[in-house]
Parts: sequence; structure tokens; C-alpha cells
Amino acid sequence: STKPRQTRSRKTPPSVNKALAIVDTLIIGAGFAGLGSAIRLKQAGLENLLIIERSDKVGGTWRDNTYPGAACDIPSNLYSYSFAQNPNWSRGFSNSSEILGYIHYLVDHFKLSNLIKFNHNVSSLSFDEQTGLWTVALADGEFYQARTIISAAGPLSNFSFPKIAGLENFKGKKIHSANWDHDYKIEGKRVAVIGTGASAIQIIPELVKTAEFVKVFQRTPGWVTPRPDYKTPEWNKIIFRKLPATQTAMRKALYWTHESMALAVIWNSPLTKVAEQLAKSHLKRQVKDVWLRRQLTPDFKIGCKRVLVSNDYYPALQQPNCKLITWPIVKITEHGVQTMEGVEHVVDCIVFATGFDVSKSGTPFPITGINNRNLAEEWSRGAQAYKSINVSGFPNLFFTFGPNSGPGHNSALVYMESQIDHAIRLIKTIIDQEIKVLDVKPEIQAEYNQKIQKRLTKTNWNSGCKSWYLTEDGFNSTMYPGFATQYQNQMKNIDLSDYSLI
Ligand code: N01
Repeated sequence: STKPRQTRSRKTPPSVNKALAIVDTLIIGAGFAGLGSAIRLKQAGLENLLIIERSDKVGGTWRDNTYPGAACDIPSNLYSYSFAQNPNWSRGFSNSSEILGYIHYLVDHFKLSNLIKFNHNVSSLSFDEQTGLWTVALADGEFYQARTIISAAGPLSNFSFPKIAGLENFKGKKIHSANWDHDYKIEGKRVAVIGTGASAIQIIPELVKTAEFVKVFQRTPGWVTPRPDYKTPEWNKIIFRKLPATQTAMRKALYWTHESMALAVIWNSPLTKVAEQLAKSHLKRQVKDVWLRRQLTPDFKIGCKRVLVSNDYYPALQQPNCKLITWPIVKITEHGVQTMEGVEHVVDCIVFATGFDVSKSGTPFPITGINNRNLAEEWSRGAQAYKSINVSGFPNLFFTFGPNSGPGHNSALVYMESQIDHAIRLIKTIIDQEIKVLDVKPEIQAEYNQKIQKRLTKTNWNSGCKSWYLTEDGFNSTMYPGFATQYQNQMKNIDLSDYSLI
């Protein structure tokens, strides 16, 4: 049945102490991964499912990141599900509203809306070995129960303001890139942008169009490569519509182009130097001023931080109303940003393109497993899982974008799809074989992680720069050290002897 087995009105007082519903699979998050999981579960005939979403809309990161210029730096034909190709992408690289439109299309086309519970904020997850059920408590005191959980809460779903002295003293407008205030008019304003990462380089070219001036505070310059964007001709869309195989072929070509980039950005190889030369030529072509070019030249290996993709960032920095500031920030004052050489940069608005709090990305709420094990505690010195989706001691629980699943060179959606299909095959086994507890064996998880960590030592991510991929101690529990093809292959192979089954 598509309906949860047991439901009752949300108005019933919590004192009755009954689950709002007991379902086979409960998905946390209605972003790309959560919705994709629901689609694949339905297609596998596992329709007894619910999606819990803390906000009032679907879309996850593409709902939240609506800053001016928000777009994707991976081509749309690859940044979409292979089982739901969109022949109508208007550009090679889509903007965030078109991607959000695609997400809404998924909800409508695969009839997901009646499965989503909005404004449901998960406060904890706990597993009961006796019943083999997870209890999913909500912030309002109600709860659900589920045999299996897919946690698709997103690794970059909680934005963070940096710890800069005096932040609270600023009397002007503070905006974070992931929480843009569209009611605030940038036109004619004096703006500071802190950060020069993937978000900032998309925002700055838009702000310089209307602001009185934009001061860009750069701590570390990133590697910027050209963005081969184009407007899709109508004939191309018609061909994709009439002959879907041509779009599949295009997707394959994009996939293998990105796969080859792994050789340049994941490991230090002769191709790393080639990629750095390409980025340097891009910089030289776009920035004629030698001093500015020097300030924009990175001093770490390409790939160590996320590679930036832009044609309009460098030109924007050279607009008469834009200025790159490389003096370190000392503090935020009432009126602006003070830098080390003693200048106070007075502004009306500070844009924080300073990234996300990833410290709790797998455990944004307490997760209690077998014998009261607490996942946040176990992950406090660095998260680890088996094949990025299962954690020993936390049975029947599946993560999307769990530990060491991040791509540095290919589309996140490719990784996501294989995580989802892997999880669903195990969920099907649990449901069909009436398994109460499917728990990865600790020694299997340990062995897997030893190999992952060993491989990571040889990657550019661990070559000395600081990034959100690493913890303060330099532990990398974020990235997958290999090709997407390797990742997909490991996810395709399921060996039930890796798990304890009860
Ligand atoms: O955040 P970031 P982001 N003082 O953490 C600087 C995804 N994404 O939002 O490099 C001064 O990368 C910091 O400086 P430094 C993508 O996965 C995807 O840009 O640490 N500066 C850096 O410049 C990406 O990796 C798309 O020295 C401070 C910046 O702020 C992830 O989101 C588009 C500071 C933060 O960069 C995050 O990107 C956009 C301080 N105290 C984002 N603290 C796509 O197109 C931080 N900074 C798919």
C-alpha cells in the first residue's frame, strides 16, 4: 500500500505516546537525494514510505541557495538523474532556479507530494533492537517509527557565519550566501564580500552590476578554470526529446570527460601541472595587471580545495567599482570591516560567502544505535562508515553523502544515484526477508576505512591546504579517493556476509 500502515491526526496529544505512523522506510530530507530515494523505492515496489522535511518546501540546497548568480558548476546533463533526463535544459550549465524547476518536475512526475511531511524537524533517531524499529522524534514531541531510514539531510545544509571578532557589532546588513534576503536591495549599496570560494565567485559578478562598490575580502585565492557554458539551441532540445539515446550519449561523454579530470585534481600527476597551467592561462587572459594577477595566483595544488569554474569572476574584480582586498581581516566594526594594515572599510552590507558548518553534517540530531551508542560521539574524531552509507552499531540506517563519498571531479548526482540504489537493494532485502537487524560488521567497516584513509594520504586534498573537506586536525572524512567509476562499482557489489543479520 502507498499509505503508511498506521496514522492518526497530528492534533492528538503526544501523551497518547503512539507513533504518527509506522512505515517501512522513512527518508529524512526532501532535497535531491531524499526525493531520488523515494522515486527509486517506488520503482522497486517499496511504496510504504514517508519523507520528512524540516522546511515548508522541497529542494534542499537548491531551495536555500538563491543568491544572485547561483548556478551549478557541473553541466546539467550530468547534474540530473539518469532515470529522469531533462531534454529541455536551457544552458550547458543551469542556474539554481532551473535546477529547482527540475526538482519540482521530479516531485510532480513521480507523484511524491503526498509522501512528504513538511515543517517536520527531526530532533532524534533511536533504534530499538527488540522491535527492529527506529523511532524518529520530532521537535514538536510527536514521533514516527520506521523499519529502515534513509538520512538524506545534506552535508552542506547548515550555513555558518565565521568566527570573526566584532561580528555582532555591525550595524548594517549581514547576509549569508545560503540565506539570501531578496527584500534587501543591493542597488547603490556599499558592499563587502567575505570569502572567495565557489559561492562567492558566482555572487560577485552579479553584485558589481548594481552596487555602488564591492570590496572582496580574499583570504586564499582559488584555482579558477573556464566555464564552457552555452545556450542550448532549440534543435538540440528537439533531438533530445525525439531521440533520448542522443542525450544519454551526451551524458556519457560528459561523464568520461569529468572522470579524466580525476587524474589532474585528485592525485598529483603530470596532468595536475597541465590543469594548473590551463587555469594560469585563464588568469593571464582575463587579468592583464601583473600585481592583481599575483594576488590571485593560488599557492596550493589544484584540486586541494574545490576547483572554481567561472568566466565572469576575474572580469568582475576588475570593474571600476570592485576592489580585491588581501589584507587579513582583524575585526568587524559597527560600520564595516577592519583589516590588518589599520583601514576600516565602511560598508552598508556584508555578504558572508564563508561556507557551511560541516562538523555535524551526518548527525544534525542525536542518533542512538544498539546499546545506546551515540553516533556523534563515535564520529567526534572523524566520521566513518562502510561504503559511505552504513555505520556499524546503527542498523537499517542508510546515509546519502555520508563519510568519504564526496566527489572532487564529477557530478554529485552520479554518486548519489549509486548510493540510493545500493541502499534500496539492502532495504529490499530487509523487507522481503523480514530481517530485523542488518548491521555492517565492525571489522569490515574498519578494514574499508583503513584502505580509504591510506588512499587519501596520496591525494591532493591532503596535500597541505585548508578546506572544508578536512577537520581541524586534518582528518578527511569527506572525499572519496578514487574515480566515480570505482565508487559505482563498489556500490554495485553487495556481499551480505559483510553484515550481521538477525
Ligand atoms: O564555501 P567555501 P562556499 N575570514 O567553504 C572564506 C558547494 N558549492 O559556499 O579559502 C576570511 O568553499 C574561505 O577562505 P579560505 C561546493 O561543494 C557548489 O563557497 O578558507 N575568509 C573561502 O574563500 C563548495 O565547495 C556550487 O582561506 C573566510 C570562503 O570563505 C561548497 O558548496 C556552488 C573566513 C568559503 O568557501 C562550499 O562553497 C557553490 C574568515 N573567517 C557552492 N571563513 C556548485 O556550483 C571562511 N572564509 C555546484
